[in-house]
Parts: sequence; C-alpha cells; structure tokens
Amino acid sequence: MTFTVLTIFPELIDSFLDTGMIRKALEKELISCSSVNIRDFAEGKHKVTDDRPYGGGCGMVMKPEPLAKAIRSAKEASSSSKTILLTPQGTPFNQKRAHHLSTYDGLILVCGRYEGVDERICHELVDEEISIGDFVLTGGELAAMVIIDAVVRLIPGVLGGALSASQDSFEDQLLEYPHYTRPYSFEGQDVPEVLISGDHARIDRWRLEASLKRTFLRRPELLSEKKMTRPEIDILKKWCIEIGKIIQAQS
Ligand code: 4G3
Repeated sequence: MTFTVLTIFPELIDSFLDTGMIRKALEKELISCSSVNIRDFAEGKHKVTDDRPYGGGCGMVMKPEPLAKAIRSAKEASSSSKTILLTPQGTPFNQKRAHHLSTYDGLILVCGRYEGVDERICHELVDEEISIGDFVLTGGELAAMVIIDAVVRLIPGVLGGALSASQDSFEDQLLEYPHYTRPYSFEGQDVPEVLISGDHARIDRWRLEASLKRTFLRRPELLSEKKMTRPEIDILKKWCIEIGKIIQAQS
C-alpha cells in the first residue's frame, strides 16, 4: 500500500514515517510512503500557498492552483489511489473506515493549513473528506498521521501476531478488558486472581465480562449498536438476575 501526503510541512510527516511501526513496515516493504511539499508547486519568488478569503473575514485560505498541481502530480505517480482531504467538515473516522481504507492500493492524503482549502479543490480532485474528530487543528498533518497509523497496523504482517488487530477495542464494538503484567503486587494493588489461575476458559470469560462492564459504564452507545454473541448475552442476563435480586431485597 502506498501513502502520499501532500503538505506544506513535509518534515512533520517524515519524522513520523521514520519511527516505530511505520518505519518497520517500510523496511519490510509492506508499505511505501512519501511526503510532497505543496509549496514546490507554488509560483513566484515567494512560493505563496495561501491568500485572503473572498467575502472577507479573518484567517487565510489555501490557494487552489498549487494544491491542484500537487494532487494531479500525486495521482499521476499513483493512479489507483484514493484522494482524501483531512478536514473538520469530513465524515467521522473510525475503525470500520480504517478497515475500508486498508483495502485500497494507495491513499493520497491532502493536508490543509490556515482556515481551510479553496472549496473548488474538493469538487474535482478529492474523492472523500475525512475528520478524525470534532475538534480543530492548525493543520491536517496530525489527522493524516492518525489515519496512516490506524490503517498501517491493519495491513497483514505489520503487527506481531495475526490475531493482534482482531482482538483490539472496537473490532467487536467492545472496549478492551484491563491488562496486567509483572510485578504481581504494585503499590498495594494485586493482579486479579483469575489471571494467574492458568484456567484459560475462566480467563476468557472474565475478560469478556470485564470488556462488557467497561463498555456499559463508559460507552453504552456502543452496546446499543452491537450484534451480541451467545456468551455476551449470557453475561448480560446474569447481570439482570443479579440486579433483580438487589431490587427484590429492597421491597
Ligand atoms: C479547516 C482536520 C481546517 C479546513 C484538519 C483543514 C481538524 C481536522 C483544516 C481544512 C484540521 C480533523 C486543518 N483540523 N478534525 N485543520 O480531522 O480543510
């Protein structure tokens, strides 16, 4: 899979590509990445990439010509790629979208700066607009890195084990269960006894119940949308019975 990031701060992207899991994936040739400086496509001595907004108002808007040239150049180099603009106005990004994006041959990620990009860029040259959340950043670069990170770790061979990604939070609409490692006792808190029992069936049941509990308390809306499995329904029914007993004891 090929990632091309269009930005006026390529060094920001380059340091990210040079580190950790992304670097490993590049070394293993599971992915290829490049950053393109939009300024290289700007005209004149000063290579200006922004201008004042028509209609007035504060802030600057990214000029369409350098951006259009940069996008067309990236599309020529990587013709089957999907072109994505990172913007707070885009479709919300999530794990499902990450899976979908991981099926493409390549992604061209367009990072705006200032108050945004000229609207006419979106119509002809951008396939999709994506937002990583309801907040505003000074540029799309961090959003592009978030998307690359989430997509790369889904590519087979990038993570340690094949199972690693499928066991993540959100893959099954559940938050992850708590994790523990040595030492057994840390600042007065011990590891739950079940995890050192060696009884793997019991451990699996405990982890599933812990995941359900966490999701119910922290993100109940995830459970409303979820297609439950048999063991999950059994746990929820057990809670109902227990809560029923507590209420009964009151009357
Ligand atoms: C406005 C993406 C701002 C328009 C980009 C780009 C937040 C996100 C920007 C535009 C961004 C996000 C740059 N801020 N929530 N800032 O994904 O096209």
